[in-house]
Amino acid sequence: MLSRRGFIGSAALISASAVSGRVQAANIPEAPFMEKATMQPPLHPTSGPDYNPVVTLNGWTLPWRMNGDWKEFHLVAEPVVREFAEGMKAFLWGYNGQSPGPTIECVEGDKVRIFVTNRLPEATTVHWHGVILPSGMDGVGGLNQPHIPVGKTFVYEFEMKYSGTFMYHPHSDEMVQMAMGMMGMIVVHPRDPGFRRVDRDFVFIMSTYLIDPGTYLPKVTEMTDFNMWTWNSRVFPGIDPIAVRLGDRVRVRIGNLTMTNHPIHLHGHKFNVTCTDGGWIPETAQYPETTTDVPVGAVRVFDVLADNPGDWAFHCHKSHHTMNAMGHDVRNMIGVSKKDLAKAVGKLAPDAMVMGSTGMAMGEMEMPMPDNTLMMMSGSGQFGPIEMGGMFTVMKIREGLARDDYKDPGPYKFPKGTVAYEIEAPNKEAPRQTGAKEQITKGKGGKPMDMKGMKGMKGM
Ligand SMILES: [Cu+2]
Repeated sequence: MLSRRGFIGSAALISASAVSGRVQAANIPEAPFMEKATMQPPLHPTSGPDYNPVVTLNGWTLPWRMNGDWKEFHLVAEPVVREFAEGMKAFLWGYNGQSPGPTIECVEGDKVRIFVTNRLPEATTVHWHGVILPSGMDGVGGLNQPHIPVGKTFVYEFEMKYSGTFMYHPHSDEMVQMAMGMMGMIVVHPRDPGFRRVDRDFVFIMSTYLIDPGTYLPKVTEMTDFNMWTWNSRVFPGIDPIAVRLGDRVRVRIGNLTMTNHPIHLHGHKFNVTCTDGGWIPETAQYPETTTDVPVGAVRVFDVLADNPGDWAFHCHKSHHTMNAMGHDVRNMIGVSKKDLAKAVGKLAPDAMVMGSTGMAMGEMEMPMPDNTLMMMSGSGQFGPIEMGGMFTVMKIREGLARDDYKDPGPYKFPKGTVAYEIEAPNKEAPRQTGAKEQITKGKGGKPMDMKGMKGMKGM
């Protein structure tokens, strides 16, 4: 972690001067900056109530200082370069060197003072989504406060009355600033360290971008047809795996500031949604799920007992959201004879390549790509290509990880005899439906059904 004016510790105590009344310029805490898009270790509390700190996927927690009984943070809104995955960078706007901004972490009852410095080329504000606070601190430019002019610093002061999971983002030229990546998460721990305590606590925010292949800048007026579906402005295989010790109680906190909902699915387990940006859900109102839909402008938090060792896919269930940079205006070529089509296309465009006549899996196919462009499907596992992108990662549940060990534990060592396997089997029967064979061999139906292939189907 870097500071442009030197490093400050995570909770360095300074003298308790200037704790009442308005703060003076000399008392602005230095702003820490992050250069890397890799997961930083959790910041354990060094004063105040104990809590289990969160870990931000491909991110970090904003260091703070105590000033009397105020917890002071310094956010700097500025242009950043964010790597989405190896091979692609985006020109975004964010906070303190990255997009999304760092996670702001504190404790129920904390008095927080958040300095916001504007180094963008236009005015901004920060709205604290879900936090119950006085109206003048709510951050809607023009409504609750003047917009923060370029080069100026504003101060927000309020009490974190309730524990929970919240978000922050601008409320000033909002469409542009959110489309450029300005957002972050807020985690407020309960004052009682025993309240719904978990062993591992992860957090990330979802954002989307339209960045044409070969370019760096998002198109900020796009409403629906995005091509970069990100968790913390990262796409698979650039998203950190979630390393978990077998038997841990795990919490995952997910914010959504995209323009659509995301049904988030975890394999191998069932979980309960325990918290939203409105607060904790009573235990009597929880129910088991394996997928939870995270609506736009909302937070969903689930708790899961990691009792099933292995490598478990964890992803958005909209299949277009687990792709990178895909074109959506492509015809379905499944069943079309490649040879005939290549001949016809070749007359019109001699360099064209015919693809997709048996599906679109491309894991083992290399194609020339424009600069700064990712494969549509990517990543590989111990058995071959994973053929995913976008909002996808892996929860890796292993025995005996150390308490603060969040490193990628590598591929799962499957116990002998526990992996799906191939057997010798004759595969001579014709497809069982009229036209199905023709769909595969000729790309069109219409021939009468061949009854010879129907043997062995009595009783169905
Ligand atoms: Cu999605």
